[in-house]
Amino acid sequence: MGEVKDVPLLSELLKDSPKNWGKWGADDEVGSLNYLTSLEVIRGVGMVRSGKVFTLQVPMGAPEGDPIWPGRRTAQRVNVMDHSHYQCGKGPHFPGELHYADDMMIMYLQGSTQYDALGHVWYDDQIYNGFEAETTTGGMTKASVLPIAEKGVVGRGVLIDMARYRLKNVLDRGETFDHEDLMAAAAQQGVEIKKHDILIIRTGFIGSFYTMPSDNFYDNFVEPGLTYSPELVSWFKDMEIPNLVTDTIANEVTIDPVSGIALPLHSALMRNLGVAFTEITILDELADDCAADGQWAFLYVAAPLKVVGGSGAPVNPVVIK
Ligand code: UVW
Repeated sequence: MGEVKDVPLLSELLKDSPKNWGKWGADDEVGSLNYLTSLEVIRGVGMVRSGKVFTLQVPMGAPEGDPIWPGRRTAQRVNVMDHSHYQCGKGPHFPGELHYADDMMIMYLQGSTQYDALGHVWYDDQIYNGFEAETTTGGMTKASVLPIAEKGVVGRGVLIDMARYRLKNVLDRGETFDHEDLMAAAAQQGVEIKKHDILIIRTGFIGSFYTMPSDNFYDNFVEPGLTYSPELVSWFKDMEIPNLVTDTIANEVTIDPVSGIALPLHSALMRNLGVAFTEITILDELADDCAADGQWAFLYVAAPLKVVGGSGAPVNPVVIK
């Protein structure tokens, strides 16, 4: 994404934007996930009614490719050992002749459904909680994904189906919405977005990847999503939202149509408020079920992989209704 003239710097756009730095101590690395206390876990568990389970990860390493931020490469799974090795006499011999299959994966840590580390993005040489950007060099030593993975994410999740609210299967490229739209959609769904809820937003965008040739998906790549405003940022702060989960690759509209800045919410929410970002989920089946049974709030459970120094890590979030 090239430099565009007359676009302000993030430091100008966000000069008065609120921060949660220091709120949970100078060493904190999990930010707004601190809102998810044991009481919030119990509140989440209290949402379970039928025992229906939904998994929100997209398939990883599909031969036809996975949805991914342009410029990254899709995950590659490589067979290292399988039946063919034994057929040609190259399989290892174990006492008792146990045979096995092995494989390995080469992937971007943001190359599937994932949690971003809070230090994944920055401006002005500081990441979340004021840690120096230098701490990202050669592997993150501060605000990596590891503390999020060690904590785990459990609470009351609420799904807002923006696509359904706008009577679409998929929001249009570049289509935006804000917190007022989220609340209007919630009211129509008959659910309330409550303080400390894990906020899950469906646009239909990731689902659309599986309905078209990938060249078409990436052509003129502009995602739909939340768009920056000071009021939206204040709403996230006041609602003490711990975690934003969407079925887009970047959790926000690609280019803010007002300022022209790319991905300003990554900085305003993740870097400054410590809101955890979960991206590239698939929400279509869950949304259809919620529309059918009218239950839009549920228990949400997730823990990314414990990648030491990772800027993010794959995850398969689980929703239980
Ligand atoms: C970028 O890093 C550009 O975005 P994401 O957080 O979606 O991986």
